[in-house]
Amino acid sequence: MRIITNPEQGRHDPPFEILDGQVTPYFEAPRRAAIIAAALAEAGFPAPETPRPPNLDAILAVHADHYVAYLRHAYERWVGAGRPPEAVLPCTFPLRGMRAGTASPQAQAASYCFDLSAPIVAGTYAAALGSAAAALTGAALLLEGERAAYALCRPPGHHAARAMAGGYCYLNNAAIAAHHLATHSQASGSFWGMSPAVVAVLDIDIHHGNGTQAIFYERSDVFFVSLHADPAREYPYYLGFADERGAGAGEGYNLNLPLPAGLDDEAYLAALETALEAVAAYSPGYLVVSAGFDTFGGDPLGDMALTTPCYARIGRRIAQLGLPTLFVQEGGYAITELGRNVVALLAGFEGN
Ligand code: SP5
Ligand code: ZN
Repeated sequence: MRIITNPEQGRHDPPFEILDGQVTPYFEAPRRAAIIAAALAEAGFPAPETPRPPNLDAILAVHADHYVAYLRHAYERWVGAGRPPEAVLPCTFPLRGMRAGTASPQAQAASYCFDLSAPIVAGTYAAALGSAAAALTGAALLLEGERAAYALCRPPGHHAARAMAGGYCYLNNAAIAAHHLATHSQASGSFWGMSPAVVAVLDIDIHHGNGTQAIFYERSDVFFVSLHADPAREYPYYLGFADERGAGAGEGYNLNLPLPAGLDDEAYLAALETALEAVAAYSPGYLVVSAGFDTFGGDPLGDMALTTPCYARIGRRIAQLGLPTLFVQEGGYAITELGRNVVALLAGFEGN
């Protein structure tokens, strides 16, 4: 298992977010990465590697140029226009008949962000770039023949779409890695008339990976399957329902498994079985796991009841697919147990 960390991650440290109407200290904080790295070291995983330089072309294959340019310049434009230096955060949204796409820093912030949990600070762009570079380095290692890699990505990515931030996410690290694998792999073939996916993305964060789904929704080379809290009750509320099966060429290549609150280990593993049987049926050449740990019982943002040993069982079951696998860090906010849960998943995968 190769481990890649994002050395720029600490530069992204927003002061607060607004959650359910309350100003809250930012849950997705730099100490998350430090805690995970310390737990991996203590468990004897190999020393973390720094990512290769960010491949902008690979990022722009997934995200719109104008969106990446926005992320890059948003903070300086905001401060330059005399806005408060704490963070870029929109407060007025272009809904129903209003003119989206006007040019002020406030209007831009609202057009590119779907919630109040993705503030942009001075170091956000550098951190997001480093995070994507970590995932891309993991993808490159798999293409070079490595069995598995873990990209300790911060900020996370799965809520970010082609031109949209939200839910602590700016660049969709897992999608960037999956697209890179899909376009650089030699894998091909066909079965039962339906073409196999080149890459499967398995999303086990408690929140639906709306950004990843949107990016691959009309594609058959990347199969997206997600286990998550039913959006009828939980964030992101507007996507992640079971009837979203893909469209056009991608019809049948998207699978959502919305789950009830309070889910325990056994019920979760039963749902995972459904997801992994689907992955196997699409016979991909690579697996990207959007690895969130907010399904943990003690998570402040989640409402499921998984225990630490369950992550080892999830890892073991994923390993049974026998695929080159890239784990990409997503959510997980139970700060004292986060490191242990990551170690459990990766050690389970490695058969320990
Ligand atoms: C990457 C990631 O995990 N992003 C999550 C962003 C979630 N933001 C909104 C969460 C709303 C939580 N509602 C409170 C539930 C308390 N049990
Ligand atoms: Zn999450």
